Amino acid sequence: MSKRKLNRRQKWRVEKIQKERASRVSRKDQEIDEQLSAGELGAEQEGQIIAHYGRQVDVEGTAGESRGKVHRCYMRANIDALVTGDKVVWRPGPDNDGVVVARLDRFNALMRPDTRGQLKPVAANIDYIVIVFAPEPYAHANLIDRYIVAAESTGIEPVLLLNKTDLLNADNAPRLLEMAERYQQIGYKVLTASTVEEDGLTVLNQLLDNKVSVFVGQSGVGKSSLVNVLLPGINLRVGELSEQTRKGMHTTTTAMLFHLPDGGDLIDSPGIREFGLWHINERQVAEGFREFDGLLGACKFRDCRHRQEPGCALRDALEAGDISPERFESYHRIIDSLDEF
Ligand SMILES: Nc1nc2c(ncn2[C@@H]2O[C@H](COP(=O)(O)OP(=O)(O)OP(=O)(O)O)[C@@H](O)[C@H]2O)c(=O)[nH]1
Ligand SMILES: [Mg+2]
Ligand SMILES: [Zn+2]
Repeated sequence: MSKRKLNRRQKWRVEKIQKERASRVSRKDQEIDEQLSAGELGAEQEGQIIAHYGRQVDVEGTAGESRGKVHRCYMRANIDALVTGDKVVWRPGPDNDGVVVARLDRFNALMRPDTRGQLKPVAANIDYIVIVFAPEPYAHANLIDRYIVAAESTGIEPVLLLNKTDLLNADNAPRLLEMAERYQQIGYKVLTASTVEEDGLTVLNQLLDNKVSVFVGQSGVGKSSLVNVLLPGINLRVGELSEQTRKGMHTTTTAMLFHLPDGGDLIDSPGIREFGLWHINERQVAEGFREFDGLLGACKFRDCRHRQEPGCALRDALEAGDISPERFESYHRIIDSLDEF
């Protein structure tokens, strides 16, 4: 009996919290409307989201008097998910605050499902998705492949960056260098760096120059550390790996955009545990594997799933050594995981 009661009580609490949240949102919208009608807000202008905190965003003016100045802005509930990198129309408020009134078109966005399976943008208007990996935390090739598939499906160029090269040793180097080479062979740019030894930074800077890049990857691979060495003075929070698991502790909690001194932007993003690709279909996954190009559609059976079917062009390429076993296995792991939801 007590169990049922508890459940009802819990349900009531959840509903109460949701109601309170909804009324807070509509109260905020009302306040915004009042400010608008009272003429308390300045003229509409363009800006860019440089950070995102729940119902508030930091907007940097991109033109006129507000250019380069940051305002903490509210957004109306009816504007769909704004994300770091978005260009917006906003109106400045009386004390360094403001209101976002519209989102301008994105030319692309990196999307991923959140823990509840809802599709959320990570960052928008990007040139490079820089997938950072390192000797520790342990680098999972399948996670890298998931990022690559997500990047390819949005037409954003993925670049791989092996960080913490100072930690390479006889045990981990063979595997990691082989991984790096594998991606290079398929045609991806692969860079190396060490923030401790300040190694590889010149080449990295050349890549980032005048481009908008987002650093992604597991927690603890050194994304924020990279921003700190590339942009002295930013001083982002950096977190040690857990003593027991040698995994990152999820130090960065929100994507933030920074300007490079000679042009271009850098977006630091929170590390992730896993990358679900439920929003992507089987065909798109296959298209996200660059080395399958020209082979898709060449199998004997039109609905070939590239497993045991005779006349499979992908399996032939695998046997000929044109597709690596690791990538082929990774492809099937992603396909199998699509059915899990
Ligand atoms: N040895 C070594 N350690 C590094 C290097 N770069 C970063 N680290 C360390 O790795 C740990 C994690 O660095 P962060 O920059 O916080 O990693 P992150 O990717 O931003 O992690 P999240 O914000 O949790 O996603 C810190 O203890 C850093 O000092 C490197 O090049 N070599
Ligand atoms: Mg970080
Ligand atoms: Zn096939």
